[in-house]
Amino acid sequence: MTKKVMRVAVTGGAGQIAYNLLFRIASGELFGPDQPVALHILEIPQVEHALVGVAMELWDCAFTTLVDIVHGADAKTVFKDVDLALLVGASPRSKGMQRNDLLAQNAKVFIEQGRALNEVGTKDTQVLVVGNPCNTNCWITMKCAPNLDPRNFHALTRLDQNRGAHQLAHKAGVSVDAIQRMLIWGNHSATQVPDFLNAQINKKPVKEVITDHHWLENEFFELLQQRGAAIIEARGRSSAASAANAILDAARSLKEATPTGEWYSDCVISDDNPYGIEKDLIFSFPCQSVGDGKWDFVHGLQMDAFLKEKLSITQQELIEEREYVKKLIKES
Ligand code: NAX
Repeated sequence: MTKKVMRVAVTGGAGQIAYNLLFRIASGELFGPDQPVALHILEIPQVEHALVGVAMELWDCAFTTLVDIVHGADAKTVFKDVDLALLVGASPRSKGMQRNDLLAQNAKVFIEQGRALNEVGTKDTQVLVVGNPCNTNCWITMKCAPNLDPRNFHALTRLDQNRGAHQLAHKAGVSVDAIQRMLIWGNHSATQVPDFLNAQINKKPVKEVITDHHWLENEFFELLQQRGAAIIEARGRSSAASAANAILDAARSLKEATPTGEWYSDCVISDDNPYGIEKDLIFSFPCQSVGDGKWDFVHGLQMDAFLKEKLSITQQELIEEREYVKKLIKES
């Protein structure tokens, strides 16, 4: 393999999503069989020792595409020269914790990691934030890494998109590949907005195929907004394999040009968006990739009163989160 090594950072390397993600990246699944990959894995010092075991297992797979593993608890060392940073690790929400407590706790993590990326990343480093609350954590990271292009920052709503595609297919009694243009707007939270107005089933508007509009406006919405909680309830732990799968989908969408007429959901900087969403938010939009990390908003989607109302709720939540963390960045 003569190609330049692709360096991918994964934080939270001893956690459950990383355990589902690292092996798939190392195997060549993301970048192809002729692309050498190096993994840069970050953890907190208390569990850093576990990374030794993760690295041993990665080597024991004898993946031909895996050429190097860097691991540790120092963000500046681990992030040095990475092409793609998957920021998965975050402090979990503990019992009784309010959303603002979680924001404050994780703000510290993402301020530090943003500053580290600013110092040792490259100007082309792509950053995908998964650790929750991922939109605002992504906003913090972006603000703390002004040397990187703001358009290189992304947060994950791809899992919500995939969940939505499955639910529509199930309801319509079709296979999931019949679902096109499934889209999530806004925040990856309980205010997220699954868009059934612009999605299609076998190229027809969803509302023509699923005539139970009450289900679309109520059960479908709630199913998606509460899916993460339902998985915790059923499994006793949050989504891991499906989250890792969505991270790979999101990274692949960035790398490869999106086929004409299709789009995917990605939380990106809202500046210059064509839908009137306030600027300077990390907001989930319909996006099309032109490849190699370059992307555009999809223009001209339909809006109705229902969608507009839901968008304003999720936008307001993101504005409040942003205002709350602004002062934390200033004080740090
Ligand atoms: P785990 O608790 O299994 O693992 C998280 C790991 O991150 C732990 O090993 C912890 O030590 C590490 N960590 C904490 N602070 C760190 C820091 N400063 N630097 C490096 N590592 C650090 O959680 P897991 O199930 O892997 O989930 C990780 C994050 O993904 C959580 O915040 C979770 O809420 C979020 N999710 C986001 C999703 C999305 O669609 N955006 C879906 C899945 C998931 O819920």
